[in-house]
Amino acid sequence: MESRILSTEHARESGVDQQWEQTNEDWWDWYLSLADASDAAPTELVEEPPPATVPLPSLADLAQELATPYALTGEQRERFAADGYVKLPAVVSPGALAAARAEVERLAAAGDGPGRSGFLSMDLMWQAGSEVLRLFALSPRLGRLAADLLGTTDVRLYHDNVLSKEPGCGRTPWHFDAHHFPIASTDVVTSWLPLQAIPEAMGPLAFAAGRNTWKLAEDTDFSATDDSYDRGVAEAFRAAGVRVDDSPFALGEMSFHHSWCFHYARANATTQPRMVMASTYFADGARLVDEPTMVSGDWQRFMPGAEPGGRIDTPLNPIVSA
Ligand SMILES: O=C(O)CCC(=O)C(=O)O
Repeated sequence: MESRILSTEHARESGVDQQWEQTNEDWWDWYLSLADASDAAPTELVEEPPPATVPLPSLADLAQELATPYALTGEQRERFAADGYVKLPAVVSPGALAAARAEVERLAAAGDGPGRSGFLSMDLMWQAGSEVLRLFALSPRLGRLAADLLGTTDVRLYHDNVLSKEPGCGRTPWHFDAHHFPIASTDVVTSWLPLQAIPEAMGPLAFAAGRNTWKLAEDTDFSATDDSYDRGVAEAFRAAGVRVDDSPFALGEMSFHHSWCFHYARANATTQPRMVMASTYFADGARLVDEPTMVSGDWQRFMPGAEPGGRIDTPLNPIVSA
């Protein structure tokens, strides 16, 4: 599965063969700067009401909900295997989502706020002292879904990530996560759980359907300095007639995308932040790649002490599928 975008030689050519030295926010600012400039950030925002107020569950009820298995159908498994992603309805209740959102808002207010681009990224939330967010990050309901979709016995958490695209924040460029994650395995999946419904104008995560669709973008050179990669990938998909699923997310719906599934998101053109909890899982037994690069961002914080080429089993990467 060696791809030009992942090769060490190409990392050198495109100037990404260094470690990322700045913050995670800086990483997102840099990354969003690579988005197609012609798909400009909106100047007029669509009025969107805040999520409805609902009663919050007790911690015990939340723990129970997030530990209860989700009944994945054969069709949903097949869709993930064929398309590289799947959207699942009603995985998390409105009350549980509201509890997570309240915690995210509390912790965000105490932090530094989003970077220049309006993209707020907060990771390792289960280490931030919030029991609610710890229950989400370590949720067996979500971890089991990740393992079952990958068809593996157990998965470990790579990292959890709160992603808040503030009103007016621009486009997330086309990419696939295997490009970022320094994990030497094809059994890697990311869950993307919106903390409110995501209508079209808010920029739902959009997926290029097809397990092997990434091959169409293989010859598109990655650029660390301009939007040519985002535009080139979009053009390759258009030319090949790839189906792109940019459908809205209902409240409680979430997606899982394989690390080779290309995805992007339009700008958030609404008056509300687009809040999401994204967690990445990998099959137990996977190893750290030999040469992580700057595209891998802040990976040392997510796997402290993991050695290039070594099996990943740090205390921050627990098995979560039990
Ligand atoms: O939320 C976004 O706009 C991008 C998120 C993403 O690429 C991911 O979670 O893999």
